[in-house]
Amino acid sequence: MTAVFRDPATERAFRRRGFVVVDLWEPTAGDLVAQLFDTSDRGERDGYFVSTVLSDTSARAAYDELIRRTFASELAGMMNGYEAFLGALVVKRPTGATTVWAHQDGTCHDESFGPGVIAWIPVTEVDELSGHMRALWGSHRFLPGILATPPTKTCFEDVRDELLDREMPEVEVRRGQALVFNSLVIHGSPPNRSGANRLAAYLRFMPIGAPARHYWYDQDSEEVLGFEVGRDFFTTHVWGQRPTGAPFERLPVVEPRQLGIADLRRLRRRAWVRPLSSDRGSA
Ligand SMILES: O=C(O)CCC(=O)C(=O)O
Repeated sequence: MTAVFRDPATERAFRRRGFVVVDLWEPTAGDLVAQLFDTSDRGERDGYFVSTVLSDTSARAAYDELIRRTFASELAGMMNGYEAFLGALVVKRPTGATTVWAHQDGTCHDESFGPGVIAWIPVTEVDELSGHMRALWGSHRFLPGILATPPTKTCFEDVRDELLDREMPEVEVRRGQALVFNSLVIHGSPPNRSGANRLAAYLRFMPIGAPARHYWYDQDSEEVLGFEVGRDFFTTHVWGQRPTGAPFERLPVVEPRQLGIADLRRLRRRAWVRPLSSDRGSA
């Protein structure tokens, strides 16, 4: 598989850990995104949400356009043949349910062309109180697969609280920096206790030329249906709804055997991922 990053050291870190932290902009680079939120927020959702779920399609489109315009070219410039296809705002209000449980992000393309790449970019300051991102570094190497939307039951469901609290170290990302991660890395974050909104930009990339796909979980038939979609699907689709047209693929959903923390540690050791405590750094 060709390298995702042009710089060999960044590529090595990305392959091994599944993430890098890159320093690309002034800390104020995301201020227009925060302003857009302040002026357009209608309080439609409480707690944690991503702008892709908003019913106001013009607000979704405005976040997509502004976030791509602000951050995409510097990030794409670091990569080999990747393009941004979705910009969204991640909101954690100071109220409501704001824990983001350990999860992997949905599959959006044929990954034989290369992994899904996500940039998570703090727009407001992120700290202990507002909730640093946490991740199970290296998990892209031992928990591969197609990730459906809405998600099917994972093999780490029974330990997801313990996983987030005890096994997933914080990664500190400042304004002006981006956490760039493989979409298969298990990530999440603790609740926002800061008393203020915690905002981050979310920008997804796929290899130029890779067929875009959406895997929809049909809970009635217990199947995951794969659809070939256009690049603009992700900015317009009502998440959770069945896409139009016929699926190109039907995958039966099999109840996964639940893994414990010891199993996950064993898998990590087998994948030759170093102990997490020794590895918190940036690219
Ligand atoms: O902002 C966060 O803490 C988590 C965001 C996230 O996990 C996601 O958008 O997939």
